[in-house]
Amino acid sequence: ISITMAEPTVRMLGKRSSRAIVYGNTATPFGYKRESDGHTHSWTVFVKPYHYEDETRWIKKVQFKLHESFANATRVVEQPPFEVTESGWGEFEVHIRIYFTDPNEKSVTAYHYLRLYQPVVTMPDGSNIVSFEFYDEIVFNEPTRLMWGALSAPYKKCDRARFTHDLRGQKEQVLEKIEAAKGELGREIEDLRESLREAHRLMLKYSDILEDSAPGTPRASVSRN
Ligand code: V91
Repeated sequence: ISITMAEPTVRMLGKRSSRAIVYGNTATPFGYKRESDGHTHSWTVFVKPYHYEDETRWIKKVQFKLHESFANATRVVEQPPFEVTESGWGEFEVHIRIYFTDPNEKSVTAYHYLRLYQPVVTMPDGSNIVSFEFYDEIVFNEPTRLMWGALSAPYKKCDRARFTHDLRGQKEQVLEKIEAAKGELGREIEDLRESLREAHRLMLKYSDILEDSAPGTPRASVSRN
């Protein structure tokens, strides 16, 4: 009888590492409605690293959960490319669950609403396809020693032409929106401050009126700064 002691999971305390990913779908219309099943589009849902890298160092497998009306709705892809190509007639939410090479790291799930009609993008070869993709980052807080090793492998810079969307441009747009929202909030806060000051002036006014009409009557104190 051989007894194997389970090795305790060693975590890298105080360490953090992250990986950039892109997930989404592409779709192309058949151009007609297929008689046999009513399908109108073929599509591919995917997750891939944003940078050029061997993602198998840290991604073990990806589970794509399609609408339950699909045959074998749960599809597991064990090797890159982590994608599922199917056909259908409508849009629905796909659950993309990423499992890591160290099973002690909890899997993460991205929810992607599969799009068949919009947005249409023009590919370098001039063809038009529907493509809907998102940039995201997976953050590993205090990863296991195994995971830390896998994540410390270098990766090359991204060739943005790999993606149909200008993800960097999107980032700029999001930052601009955040700045605009900050300004707007600042103005709203200033408005509220002014309302408070006005309410305070009223309080002082009525406090004085009360003092004049009923001198010496105890009242809640009103600060006069
Ligand atoms: C939608 C299932 C091909 C409804 C309104 C879809 C599944 C779920 C969908 C699909 C919603 C599979 C089938 C019979 C034949 C807006 N397929 N949900 N083939 N979006 O495309 O479309 S679409 S079931």
